[in-house]
Amino acid sequence: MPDHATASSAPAPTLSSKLFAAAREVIPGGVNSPVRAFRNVGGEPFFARRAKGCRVWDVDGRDYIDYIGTWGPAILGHAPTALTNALHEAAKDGVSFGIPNPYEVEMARLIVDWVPSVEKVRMVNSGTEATMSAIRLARGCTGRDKVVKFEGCYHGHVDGLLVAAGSGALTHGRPDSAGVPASYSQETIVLPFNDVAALEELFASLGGQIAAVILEPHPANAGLILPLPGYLQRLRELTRDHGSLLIFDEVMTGFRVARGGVQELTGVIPDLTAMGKVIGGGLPVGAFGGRADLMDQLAPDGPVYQAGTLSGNPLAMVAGLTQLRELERQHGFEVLEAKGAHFEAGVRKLLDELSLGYTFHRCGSLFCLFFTEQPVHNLQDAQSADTEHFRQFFHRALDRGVYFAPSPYETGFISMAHDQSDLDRTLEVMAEALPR
Ligand code: KE4
Repeated sequence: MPDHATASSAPAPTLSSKLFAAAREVIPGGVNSPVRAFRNVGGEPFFARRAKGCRVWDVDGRDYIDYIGTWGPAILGHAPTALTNALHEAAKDGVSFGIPNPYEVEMARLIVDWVPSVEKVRMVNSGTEATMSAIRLARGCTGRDKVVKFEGCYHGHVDGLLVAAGSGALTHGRPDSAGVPASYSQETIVLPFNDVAALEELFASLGGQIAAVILEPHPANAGLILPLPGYLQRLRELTRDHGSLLIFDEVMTGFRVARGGVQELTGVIPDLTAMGKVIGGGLPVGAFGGRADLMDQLAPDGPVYQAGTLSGNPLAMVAGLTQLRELERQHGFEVLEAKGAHFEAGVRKLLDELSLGYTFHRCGSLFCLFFTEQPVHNLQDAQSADTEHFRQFFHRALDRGVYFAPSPYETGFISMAHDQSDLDRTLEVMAEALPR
């Protein structure tokens, strides 16, 4: 076993543990986002010192092959030279203007060009802002209040959508957050994913009251769940038939599973799309876009208000533009598919050798190993996974220098910087870390 003692196994107090103790005195839970706290796997988080390529180094000098990639943005790998150089140059001309700048136009044109549903787009600063704004726009355009979401889908910490939410809400067993008034969440209808009958029953009874349906078209916050054949198509038909808007939350899948996200892969075109992560290159960026007739209802032209001090920030635009252009120049989507396929073949071979019938899902460079032998088509299936086996697997892998998401309800990310030796090393570690 390589010398990769980590925060989860090192006996002496490490610098990470000292930092975590200090952090807990002044930051709630010691973290600025709950999923980072290792609550679902036990132990304490390590603190990052730096990251480059597919690796992160903690403050105690240990390094890990990283499958989180700052939760998706680092699709080229960490600190790609082209991106850091472009940021360095752009910063000399100013960090923020609060005035329209040319980079915003370039970014908007690129998104309109890449994403099938997007005729106009508005930049924001997080995925949460993107989904929150898309919901408000849908309600403003339809004059209706009810919104449909799906169990396990996570759309950021928007009040009305923190109902049966995934990701950190699920990790911490609080899919319905305190602090959200019943009057907010009562306009939110929650259905199980992949259940056409439930969809048809709902629209038959309430179709005329539904402003929008929002979903992750490939839910990736309850592990990675894939739509059954025809499901997205049927959802598109029902929303269109009842005058409800279809919103794809592609914050995770956009610019990752394909140039145009899931909507390009499936040909199912939503009315609005929420985006984020990859388009910021690691800087705080979100976006929402869609049909021009809808987007034109936004202030200053229309009655739906939405705003942001740092929206379209020039450095964030430069980082995102550089990353996306590099991704295209390197034929990233084809390369990531090949990396993902290589990794998947290795995982399936490993599971066979260990006689583990675990369910493994992958779409391009997104993957998830569910510690359950049953098929996974919705949140309930995902929750049948053995969380204790996952916890042991997580720490054994971490101790051997591989960092997977510290929760069974997250998805793994392969980047352009994960080369075959990194993937093969990961498979070796998984062979030692999986339960016997
Ligand atoms: P942010 O507000 O965290 O930028 O984006 C919210 C969001 C919206 N939609 C989808 C599909 C998302 O996956 C997310 C955020 N993803 C999580 C990871 N599963 C962020 C990690 C965290 O909360 O720290």
